[in-house]
Amino acid sequence: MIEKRAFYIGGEWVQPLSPRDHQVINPSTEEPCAVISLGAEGDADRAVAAAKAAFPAWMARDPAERIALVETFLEIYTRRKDEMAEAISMEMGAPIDLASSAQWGAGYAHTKTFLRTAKDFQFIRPLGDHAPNDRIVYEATGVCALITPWNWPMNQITLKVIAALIAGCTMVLKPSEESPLNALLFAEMIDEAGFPAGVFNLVNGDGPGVGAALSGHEDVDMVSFTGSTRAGIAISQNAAKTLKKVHLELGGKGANVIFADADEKAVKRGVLSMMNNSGQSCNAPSRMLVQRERYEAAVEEAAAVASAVTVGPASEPGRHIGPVVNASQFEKIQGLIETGMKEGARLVAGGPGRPEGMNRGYFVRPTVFADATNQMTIAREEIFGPVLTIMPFDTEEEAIRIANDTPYGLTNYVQTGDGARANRMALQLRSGMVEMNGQPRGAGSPFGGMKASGNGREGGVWGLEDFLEVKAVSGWTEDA
Ligand code: TXE
Repeated sequence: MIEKRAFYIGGEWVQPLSPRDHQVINPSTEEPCAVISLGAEGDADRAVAAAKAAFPAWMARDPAERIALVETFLEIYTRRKDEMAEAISMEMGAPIDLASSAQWGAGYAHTKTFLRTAKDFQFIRPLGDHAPNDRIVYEATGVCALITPWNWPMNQITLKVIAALIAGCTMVLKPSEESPLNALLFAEMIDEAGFPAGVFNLVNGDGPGVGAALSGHEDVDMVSFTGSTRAGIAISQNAAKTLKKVHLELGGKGANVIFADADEKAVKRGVLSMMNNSGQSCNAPSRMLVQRERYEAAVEEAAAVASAVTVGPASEPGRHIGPVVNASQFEKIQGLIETGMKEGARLVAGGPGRPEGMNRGYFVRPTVFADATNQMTIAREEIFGPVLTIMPFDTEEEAIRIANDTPYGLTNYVQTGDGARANRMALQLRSGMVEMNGQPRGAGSPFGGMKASGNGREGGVWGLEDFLEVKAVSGWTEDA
């Protein structure tokens, strides 16, 4: 059993002020795989004090020096890939091949993209020719609390930490208590890269403890959070007491609008994308809207594709899906599958209970509901499991109305062979991102949502700017 009770504060591994053990459960086996300690307010105070002390020197450094340290970090992150993939796989259940490709790879790609963005970023720039002595200074926001979830842990940690480091912020990371091992490994890599003491700090803990202490702390200037809409609201309320800048990346209930003229792989692509990472992605295309002419064939195909998705332990290589993260998510998903059946949606693949022959582990059957209405619970709530909901539509206007009729606004998807229609849809769908015809968004494209999906954008230049304040200066002396 791994024992990692220490926190990383002020450039050192320190013991919690009042130890409180927490077992990390391997979701494939339901057995404990590690023990960490959950911190308390005093630990958060220590970490914030270290970050506050390190801030003036770090923000004043030449950005090129900050960039050079991130480059060193990336070399270490690349060398220690296997350790990272194993930690992710063991604690949150991503099959090892997914953990070492997309899960580890997201962290690699974001770091690489931020480095490229930073090299071109003008931290001091002119306002314009009409005001030759005005300068706009992009200055680090300050001490940041970074609170992350467990579903794509390295994706979320690098989107926040690397951007904050390059911007010149100092920080306290509180990773999810469900997946602390990869974050502890990340802290080891930061330490090995040689960042100055106090620039990056890590305190483990739960939401009501360390999470609340950080988001309400008077010496924290900004909170960047990814997680549930429920916690996002609690954090915003807490942060409002000291008027912090708050960045929120919350849940989603994306529509995948498939027109009759969509390419022949559109349905299969949509189902597999929903099942990826066992459905635990905020941008999952969880509502499939299919135009009437193609509806019955699409339902049949979706059921066949989902039924062919295999489920298995995270430690085994292969392209199967793993378990969901923990018992409470498992129960939540099971409850929503039961609700879907009770509310009258047609179950065409999967269903309640574990897959046949599996008695342990939080494994969920890849499930598809057809003939749903957009008012049903399974079409409104983020299920966060391998469960797809399909419903028909007739016209473009109806598709837009259904897609937009949700509290969320993160990602929508469109599949059509008609380019003009695709573009019209992209402009009318109320979401931070629209992906069309299976084309993934490019590196450095901003990630984030509208409505109950949050605010702000992560990744690329927008993600860097999120950690910067804009300072207007007049009377600047040229060549001084
Ligand atoms: O999330 P929580 P949970 C959604 C998804 C999932 C649901 C619940 O629908 O089924 O949320 O998952 C910290 N103050 N997403 O319970 O509780 C917590 O310690 C400060 C979508 O795991 O939001 C952890 O670090 N912090 C999502 C982080 O918030 C608080 C990813 C996430 O935990 C806090 C995960 C508080 N009051 C879940 N309460 C996405 N957007 O990708 C909790 N935390």
